[in-house]
Parts: sequence; C-alpha cells; structure tokens
Amino acid sequence: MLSKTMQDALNAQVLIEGQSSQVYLAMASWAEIQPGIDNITSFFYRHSDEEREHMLKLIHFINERGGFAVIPSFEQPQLTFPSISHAFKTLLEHEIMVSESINNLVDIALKEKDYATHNFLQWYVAEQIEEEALARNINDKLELIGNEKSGLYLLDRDILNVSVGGPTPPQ
Ligand code: OFO
Repeated sequence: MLSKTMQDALNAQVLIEGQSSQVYLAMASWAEIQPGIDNITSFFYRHSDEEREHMLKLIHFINERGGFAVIPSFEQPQLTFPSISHAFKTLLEHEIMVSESINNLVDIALKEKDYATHNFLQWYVAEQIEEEALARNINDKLELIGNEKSGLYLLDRDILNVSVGGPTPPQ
C-alpha cells in the first residue's frame, strides 16, 4: 500500500511524464512542417509516445498498489523553435529536469521505506541515463554541424537508427 506522501509524489510524476509527452508532441508537429527532416520529425513523435508510456506505467503502478492515479491537465507547451538545434537543446534541458524529479522520487521512496516503489523506480533511473546520453549526443552533433545543411541531412538520415525506447518496460 502506498503512503499518502508516496502517492502524491508519484502523481506529480504522472503530470511530468504526460507534460513531457506534450512537449515532444509540439516539437514533432513543428518539425513536421520544416522541409526535409522527416526522420527527426518521427524521432520527436516516437519520443512523445515513449513519454506517454512512462506516464501510463506510473498510472498502473499507483492503482495496482492501492492508490489512485489522478489524471492531470497539461499546460500548452512551446509550439515553435528558432531552429532544430534549439528544439534539441530544449529536449536535453527537459530530460535533465525529469532526471532530477526521478531522483527526488527515489529519495522519497527510501525515506518512506517503500522498497517496492524504490525497485519500480529503478527502471526510470536507467531510462533517464539513456535518454540524457542520447540527447547530449544529438546536441554534440548539432554543435559540430553548425549551420551546414549537409550535416543536418546526415543527422536526419542517422537519427532513423536511434532508439528512444531505452530498456524494456516492466509489465
Ligand atoms: Fe524522458 O522522461 Fe520519461 O522518464
């Protein structure tokens, strides 16, 4: 059974994961109307789907452990970006914020002596390591590319093989 403190903290994370999905969905929609970056566009759509999965996993976990998952409303995310680099920089900053929030949840689980939740959260810890590394990697590439269109062409081609999924979610 979840404590009230743990339940509230997990529900706050439901909001963050759902909001992340909205943030990346907005990036996807913006990218879709930019010429020639179809694979970058798919990357953002996939990322948005992944974040929704993260949210759903939390919802199921809260409800299965005797709590009640509260479905939140979301803020309208940033809709347009000055460049693709800006969008990916925003993505990295967002993931860093999510990692901090997951670490804080782990901290609460330990304080509450809730080892089941602590164990459940390890998947998110591993996921954040992967997502941050991936976002940093893309940002590094974009820095190298600068304003070169040919570099962007190659990034769009290579991003096809990039997985935003991370480890397989526990059932
Ligand atoms: Fe990338 O945020 Fe979910 O966990």
